Amino acid sequence: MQKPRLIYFDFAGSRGEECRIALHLAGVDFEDVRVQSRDWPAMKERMPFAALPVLEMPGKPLLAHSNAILVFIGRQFGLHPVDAFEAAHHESLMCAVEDLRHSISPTLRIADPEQKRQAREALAAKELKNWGSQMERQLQSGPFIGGTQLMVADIKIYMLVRWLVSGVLDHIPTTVLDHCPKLLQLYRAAAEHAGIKGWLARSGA
Ligand SMILES: N[C@@H](CCC(=O)N[C@@H](CS)C(=O)NCC(=O)O)C(=O)O
Repeated sequence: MQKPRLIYFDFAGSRGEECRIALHLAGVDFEDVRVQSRDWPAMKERMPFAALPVLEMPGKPLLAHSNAILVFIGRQFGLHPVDAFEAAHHESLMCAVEDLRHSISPTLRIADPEQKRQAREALAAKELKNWGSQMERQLQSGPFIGGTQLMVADIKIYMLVRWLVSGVLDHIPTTVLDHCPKLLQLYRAAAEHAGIKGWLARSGA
């Protein structure tokens, strides 16, 4: 039987990597399709919304948008709350991750170094700080959103916080979320999660 296929670019980050991690934690035997940049233009318009990740389930149409993919996996495999309100709360945090990604993305395309520095410093001083504080107020004692069990929304938050504090984004200090102890606790607990470590070891990321 054909396996589920997760289609994303060939790097271990962002929206595609969080879907790969979710599939791995769910124990799904999936085909990890890695698209090379040179092949993307020819594929783009065949994707539902001209973007990746996309999940292909046997016998189903292509499923786009990372949050929809994550919630689908989460519901199927016990990685998303059963209670409707709790699930919606997790989904609101997932939307907040997407909102912040949309704020950061334009700065990835700034070529001029000085303009990039200014944009990133402004982002770090205002938007990132505010986002961290807002997220912090949504979290309880943790370490994860709903307590001790890691869910797909935790994976998504982990991926974004990892990016923000890793130092790979020029002019975003690794201390940018130091005012958010609960958020950092979630990130560190996810980094130590056996399933996530297992995926990183398996994928060589
Ligand atoms: N809302 C979408 C956004 C998808 C998106 O912007 N994907 C980026 C990579 S993370 C992409 O496909 N970029 C290539 C392009 O737009 O041509 C999601 O959550 O999956």
